[in-house]
Amino acid sequence: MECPPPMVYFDVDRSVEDGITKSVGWDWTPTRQVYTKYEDNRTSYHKTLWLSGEANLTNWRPKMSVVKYRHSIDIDPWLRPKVAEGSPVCFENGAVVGYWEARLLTAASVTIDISWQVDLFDRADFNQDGVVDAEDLGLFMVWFGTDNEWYDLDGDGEVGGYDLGLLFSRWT
Ligand SMILES: [Ca+2]
Ligand SMILES: [Ca+2]
Repeated sequence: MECPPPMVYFDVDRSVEDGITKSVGWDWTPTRQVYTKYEDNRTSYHKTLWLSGEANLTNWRPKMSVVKYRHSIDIDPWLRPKVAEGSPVCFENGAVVGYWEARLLTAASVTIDISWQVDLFDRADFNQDGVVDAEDLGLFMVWFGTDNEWYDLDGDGEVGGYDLGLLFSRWT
């Protein structure tokens, strides 16, 4: 799934306590108002990254309009999330991105649950079964010489020898 494009700058206040990051964000413009409050484990994750909280969206346009909210969390460049069908998140440029929107009447407001959770896997664990082994090598060889991004570990646009070296460096 393609991630929706970045949005306007958003003020967020963050604090970290016992490995849990607490965020409060707000954005007031003449056309909309967004207020968010959530917690996540971005500083302490191991195999699972989660976020729990809610967003309040208000439409200040003089007609029915869609109000959008997006956030992103950068993760270890060696990891990649497993994104389930129907999940509100996607993965782009090393970041887990969450995206929501609501169609609202003028001055209408809604509070939505923005919680999600994803399991994280080594990028060389192509079949995402928890280990980097011969099965992943087999998959890799199928795509050798192509431009399949999933197997292009160094991101140079081609599945090649450097990627094979990286795959072995991540062998479980
Ligand atoms: Ca594997
Ligand atoms: Ca490559």
